[in-house]
Formats: sequence, structure tokens, C-alpha cells
Amino acid sequence: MNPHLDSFAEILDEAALNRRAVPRLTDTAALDVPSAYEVQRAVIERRLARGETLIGIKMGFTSRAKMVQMGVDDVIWGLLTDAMLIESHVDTADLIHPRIEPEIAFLIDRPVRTPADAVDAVGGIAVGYEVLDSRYEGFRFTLSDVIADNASAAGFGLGPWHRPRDVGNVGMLLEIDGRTVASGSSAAILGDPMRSLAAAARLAEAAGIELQPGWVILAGAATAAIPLPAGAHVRVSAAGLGRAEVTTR
Ligand code: OOG
Repeated sequence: MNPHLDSFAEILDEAALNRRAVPRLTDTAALDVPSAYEVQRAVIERRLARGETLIGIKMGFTSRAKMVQMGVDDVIWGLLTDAMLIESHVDTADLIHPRIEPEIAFLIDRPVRTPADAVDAVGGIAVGYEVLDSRYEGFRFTLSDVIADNASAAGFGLGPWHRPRDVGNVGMLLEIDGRTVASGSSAAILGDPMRSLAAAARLAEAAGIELQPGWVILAGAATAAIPLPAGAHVRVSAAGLGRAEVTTR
């Protein structure tokens, strides 16, 4: 790999480890989208070298609400590792400026050899949440910056798995300490979160990554992301899918 891309990966990895935001890579260098995905891959390789394992894919900017919030206009993806899975607590001191957003998640239970297999390979559907933590100052970035930064992925949590069902238009809520802070419909996710799953399968195939049984695909948020405060109780819910909850310190 180009040493200059590798040094970008080091900057982003250290920013996450040290919980210190860094200037945008594109402030000082040109970075096209393919190179940005190379940086993302190198950031993940550093995590894998520390013993983490890949457990899925997250999609980003699959809704207008997110594109408008962050000022970008293309769907992106990132990789999820086991260390990102949140059971019930998040320590906000481990993060720079975390935000949270409600998600629809798919559980893959059969190997996906071609993108056409993806829909039939779904063994479960759940409501979940994603904790985002841009490694960039001010949570501001260009499309290439955020791709390099693994689509701001920091953590995610899941509600109970349900048998596959139509989730094309279900109401979704994000509540913090009992107050609704965001609401939307899953239809905001590319018209149907299933389309986001198909897009994830296509992107993974193009990148030479095979979706594995047990992997989770996060389809992307239906609403804008909300700052995640310390000492809070957060609940996300989706009609027919129950809820996922997390408390923060
Ligand atoms: C990038 C991640 C976007 C989504 O669901 O749209 C994303 C960001 O907003 O920091 O995960």
C-alpha cells in the first residue's frame, strides 16, 4: 500500500485510541474515493492485528435525513468488528463526541456467494442503534474523509432478533431519558432497508469480502444522529421489532 495512505490509517487509528479528534485528511492532501476505501481497510487491518474479528458491514448515508445532516450525497459503507458490539453500556469517556442513531439490522445465516443470495440469506431482523464517533474535529468531513474513517463507526447494539419480515415501512423512535429525540420510518432507508442490504452485498462482493453466517448488516439510519450524553438511558424501537436499550456513563 502507498505509504502515504498507510500514514492516514495510522492517524485515524491513533485518534480513536487516544480519543483525540484530528484535522480532516482532505485539508492537506487529495484523497479520492478508492484511496479512501484503502485507508479504511488499513484502519480495520490495524484493529484485526490487535485481535478483533470482522462481524459485519454498516451502510451510511442511505437516508436523506443523514445526507442533509452531514452534507454528503452518496451511499458509503464501513466494516464492523466484534469489539464494536455494545451489550448494555457505553462509556462516553472512551469516545470523542459520540452520536447515536436508530437502525434496522439484518442477521446473515447462510454464506452469500453473490449479491443475489443476500435477501434469502437473512435469518433475522432487529431494531438496533449505531454509535458514531467521527475522528475528525467538529464532526465535519468530506465524503472521502468519512469513508477513510470507517464511516464514523464506533459501536452498535441490537434488540432481539425476529424472523425475517417486511420492514419496508415501520415507524422508528429514538428516546433519550424517556423523551423522543428522533423519529422516522424505515422507508427513509433507500425506500426499504432491504435495498440497503442488497447494496451492502454488492459493495462487499466488489471489495472481495464474503458476507459470512453470523454477520450483521446495519442498513443505515432513518433519522439524523443525536449527540449521546453521559449518564443517559437510550431506547430505540421499531414497530413490530421491539426495542434495544443502552445506558451511558
Ligand atoms: C457517517 C455515518 C453515517 C448513516 O447511518 O447514515 C451513517 C456520519 O454521519 O458520521 O452511519
